[in-house]
Amino acid sequence: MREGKPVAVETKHCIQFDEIHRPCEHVLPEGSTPTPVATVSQYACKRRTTTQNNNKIFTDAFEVLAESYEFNEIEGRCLAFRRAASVLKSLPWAVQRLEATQDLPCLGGHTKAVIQEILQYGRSFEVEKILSNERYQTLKLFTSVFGVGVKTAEKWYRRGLRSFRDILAEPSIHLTRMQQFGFLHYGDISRAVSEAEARALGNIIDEAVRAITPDAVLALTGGFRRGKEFGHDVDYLLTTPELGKEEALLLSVIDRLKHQSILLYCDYQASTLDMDQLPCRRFEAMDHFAKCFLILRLEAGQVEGDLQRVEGDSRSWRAVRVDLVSPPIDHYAFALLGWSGSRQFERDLRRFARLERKMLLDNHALYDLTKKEFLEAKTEKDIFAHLGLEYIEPWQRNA
Ligand code: DCT
Ligand code: MG
Repeated sequence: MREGKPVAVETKHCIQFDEIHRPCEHVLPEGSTPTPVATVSQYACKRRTTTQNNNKIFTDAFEVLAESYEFNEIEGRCLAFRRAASVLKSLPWAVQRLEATQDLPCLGGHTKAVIQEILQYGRSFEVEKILSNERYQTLKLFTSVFGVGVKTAEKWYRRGLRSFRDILAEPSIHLTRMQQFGFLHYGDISRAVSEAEARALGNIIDEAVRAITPDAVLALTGGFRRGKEFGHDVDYLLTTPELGKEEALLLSVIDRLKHQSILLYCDYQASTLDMDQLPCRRFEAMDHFAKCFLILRLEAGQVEGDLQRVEGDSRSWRAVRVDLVSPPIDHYAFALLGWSGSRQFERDLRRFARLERKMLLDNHALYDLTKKEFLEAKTEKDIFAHLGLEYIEPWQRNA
């Protein structure tokens, strides 16, 4: 999905507060403290957002609306609702009156109308209408399958297909290998992965990596690095201190998992890194590092506590989605920052870099358009420093 233009008028007002840290200018009654609202930035990378969401009732509604716009390919509105949700997630307080949102950035007329409806009735009728819409329900169901994107889901919907049974019974549909395994393990991989399961997988991958290259670098990224308790997959970065050996390491790790009989599915993508084609302006474009999208078999005995399972499931294992990404060590900091997410945080880092600093940032590099040069970074802190941003810890990036 492409970036929407930052058009909301109220955001301009907030950049000022943001950039020069001007205190709230309203005349306040004696003894009262200035409202913290004026300091909320329009950029997620200038906010600290933990996993504690005080406005879930609103952000859940915004997510449905954003998704519905995404299904209808209305990118601007989709992004507007994602931005609004992200702003509300960052607030240390719950919105209880519409007036409290007055000075917040990224909230337009439509988002405010939804907030007002929820405040008044405890629910949004617009959201309820979407949730009961057949097209929305079907696209939501189809896109929940590993390997099925909005375009495929839409194609199947237009052909009159409404259920998994319809798809699997349709002889003219040729599923990709990824989709075949997506259906095969649907029950498992559509269920959340717990922190304990992520830790157990970390041990398995760590052991595999150490056995091959003892001084390899392995880092947990994605939602679990941000302190989430549950995720849809587990994301890792692995690399070697020696430049150029990282791709071989990844292949050896895959091989080892295969020999341990825990590799249920592997989609390996070789590196296509070419510095001449960087940096890339499109956020959603996949980066060029060697990577693999896996489904691994996790045994109950390896997990502290128990596996996440449905009642009546007597198996001693479950399937879990794992992503392994292998950047060369000189791109490690950018890859770590990019793969740590959240998606909204990353989107706004790039937008901030471009609009406020005339720099291009992606998962590979940071390019200064004024100086016409790439800026080196060994750590995430180096990247924040280049951008003139206060460092935001991973657990504060749940935008
Ligand atoms: N990412 C990326 N390029 C992609 C896909 C993802 O840079 N093509 C980044 C953005 C977030 C991060 O990698 C991890 O992606 P997900 O696993 O989809 O997100 P998550 O935050 O880990 O969420 P979940 O808990 O649902 O896995
Ligand atoms: Mg993830």
